[in-house]
Amino acid sequence: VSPNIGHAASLFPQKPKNLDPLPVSKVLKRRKVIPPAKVMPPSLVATLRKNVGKDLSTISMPVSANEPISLLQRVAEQLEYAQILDAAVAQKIPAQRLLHVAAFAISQLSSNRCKERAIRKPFNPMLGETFELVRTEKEVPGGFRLLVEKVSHRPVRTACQAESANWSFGQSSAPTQKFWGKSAELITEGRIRIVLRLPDGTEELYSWSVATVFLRNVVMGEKYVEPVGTMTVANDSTGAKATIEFKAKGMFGGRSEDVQVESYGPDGASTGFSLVGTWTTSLQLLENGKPVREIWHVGDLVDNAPQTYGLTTFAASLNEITEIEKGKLPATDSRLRPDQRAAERGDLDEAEEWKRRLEERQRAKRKEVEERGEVHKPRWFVKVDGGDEGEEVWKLKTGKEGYWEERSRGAFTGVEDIF
Ligand code: PIF
Repeated sequence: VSPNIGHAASLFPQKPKNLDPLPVSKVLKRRKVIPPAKVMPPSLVATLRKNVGKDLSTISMPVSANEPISLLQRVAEQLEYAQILDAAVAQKIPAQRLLHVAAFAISQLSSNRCKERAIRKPFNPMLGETFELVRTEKEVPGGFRLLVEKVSHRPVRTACQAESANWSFGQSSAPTQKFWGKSAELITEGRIRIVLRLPDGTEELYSWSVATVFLRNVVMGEKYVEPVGTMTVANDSTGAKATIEFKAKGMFGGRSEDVQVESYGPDGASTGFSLVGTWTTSLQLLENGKPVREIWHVGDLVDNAPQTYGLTTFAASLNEITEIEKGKLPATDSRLRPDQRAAERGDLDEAEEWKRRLEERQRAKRKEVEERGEVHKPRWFVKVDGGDEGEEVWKLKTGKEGYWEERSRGAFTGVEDIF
């Protein structure tokens, strides 16, 4: 069996030597709330009109355009349903493992289900900004740890690696937008790669490209986002595949939520197993068209979601400094970013002033680096050869200078002062 060309094993995250700081024996109580938004975001059309022909990512937007979450935390939100990966590892039937991975891929889009999420954007992280997340075994079987770093400013690119005893997750992603009159296309460049570590000691590699989502009604009417087209989850170890189709509604049908997933073995023949459901609520596993069981169900939104940016309770917990992070974070962690903090409290003027200052410092630093003829070197990730397709892939550094290694020694080195 030939694995997919271009999805070489070397592009997948490596198995870590240990999972420090896991296991965490404490029972954590995370917050599930966030202060309500104080102002409405500026109109996107007005912003577009004012900046005709410009690349929006190069203009500074007011803080009121942001939700109090950074793009790094948005990347971390993709792991809200990491337990599906743990469930995947426990499946004996290969097609069922594949469909669990497909369900995980779909669950990643569900944070977009609340329409309020479509009217703001995340904070654009500073270059070198990081975000760590440690989920304990009380929260997810076995727990997991995750690190994201902004590795490039123009174009914006983040590198992420997460791992548990059962699996690893890697993605180097770059978001871009295209405007098409009434809608905008939000494209996420950067394949997701998963390694499952099976009970028999073997590893299975899976990868897919994140579906494109459309923001509808940019000009007028209720804004919402919906994934479109298809997404193919590949088992790169065997050549098996799951095809995920986001069903379009008719001309006046409103948001489409239905998903249909088919699975094919290494020989390309249908396995008889499939998934049906929606990307907003739940997914059922079917065998020969008959329901077997539910394998994903969506979690909660913050109470009063329309007033609180449409956030999930998972997202609302991400800015909190819990016992796990207290005294452990590097100075670059998003939780310590002053403008985002002020915005979360509702102190918009203070947030605006901080944002302006941070951006100016960042410009000054960039100029210095350029004048020295250097380029920014990310602290925790290294670029690997992207293979035939020339993909830009970053992997977490390992060894003494690795993030988790330095974190457990209690001393981060080479961390820049960016806030
Ligand atoms: C600033 O970011 P903003 C600008 O990049 C500015 O150019 C830069 O100055 P410099 C500042 O340092 C930045 O802080 C603009 C841009 C940022 C993102 C990426 O926060 C995430 O002021 C976008 O914002 C994800 O925003 C969108 O890019 C997913 O934050 C929904 O690109 C945009 C706006 C995109 C709006 C899309 C709306 C939905 C279609 O001088 O250093 O360059």
